[in-house]
Amino acid sequence: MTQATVKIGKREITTDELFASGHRGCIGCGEMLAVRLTMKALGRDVVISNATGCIEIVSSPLPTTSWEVPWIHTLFENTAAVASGVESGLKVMMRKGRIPQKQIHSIAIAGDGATSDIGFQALSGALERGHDFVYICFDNEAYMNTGIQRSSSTPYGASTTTAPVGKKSIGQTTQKKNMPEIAVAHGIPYVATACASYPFDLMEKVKKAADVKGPAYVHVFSVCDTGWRIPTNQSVAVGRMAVQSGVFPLYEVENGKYKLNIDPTLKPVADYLKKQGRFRHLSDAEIQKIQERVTSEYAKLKEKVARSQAPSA
Ligand SMILES: Cc1ncc(C[n+]2csc(CCOP(=O)(O)OP(=O)(O)O)c2C)c(N)n1
Repeated sequence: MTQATVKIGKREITTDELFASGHRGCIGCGEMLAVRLTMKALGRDVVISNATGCIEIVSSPLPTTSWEVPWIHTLFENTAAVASGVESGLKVMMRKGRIPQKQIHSIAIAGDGATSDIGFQALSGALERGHDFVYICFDNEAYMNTGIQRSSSTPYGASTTTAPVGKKSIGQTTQKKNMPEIAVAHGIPYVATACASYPFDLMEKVKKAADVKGPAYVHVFSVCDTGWRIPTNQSVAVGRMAVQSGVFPLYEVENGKYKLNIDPTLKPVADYLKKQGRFRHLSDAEIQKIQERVTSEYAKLKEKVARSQAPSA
């Protein structure tokens, strides 16, 4: 089948839409844009294992589906286990000649709650076992589909329905769990962060993750207009601000070596926070605290990048 492409600058991108329109994602959802780009990067030779969460709910209201590729709905708990089984099963079926030999990627897709909370154990196991699969976490920083409940990926100071702001609370009181670093700690060949506000960077990383032999983990920052309390036309801009302020750096780790893909002169975190209703209540002192943490975390990341570039002793 010949594939139509469109040229954007120097890049060529497929016009194939494997995540079809007509789904029930919120207006302006950053996550749906990220999924659409992800599917463009992956192509048709995939089996998607998709955890419960926004993506699954909005894309599969019976009797319709937005998925133009084989797709399995999984539970929170077992997404990485199902993707492991798919990978192993395909391998066996090809060995036994039941299906033709060709590369078919096993892809797990899940939200931040499914990844960093409930499905964490299965994910860690699958990474440790070394399955040749890609795990993509679409991180909208809360359990959004069931009503904006906090997850371990919700950042400090955000107001959610289960970490609400009030007289005695500033909202979420814990720091965002660093899932990309946890993935790196498993010693897998490829880990990357991405955001739909940088579409080509995202697509290149997803493609690289699929081509890598062994487990790959991609953590996609997915702006949620509804949960973050921003206007519906702002998700791309807010994603950019997260990257430009250092709140969500875009980097990749190939065989333990860190590389920053965008290294901006950092903008104030306050600009990013003030765009969003979920941070509306924060005092200047709290914003300063968040700024200090972002600055120090970014410095740590840059140190790792510098160490990766230094000639090994
Ligand atoms: C074991 C279990 N607990 C709770 C639920 C209810 N539930 C369905 S989706 C969801 C939130 C998912 O959050 P996340 O993984 O971050 O994805 P998002 O909806 O934000 O995309 C919850 C709590 C469930 N399906 N299974």
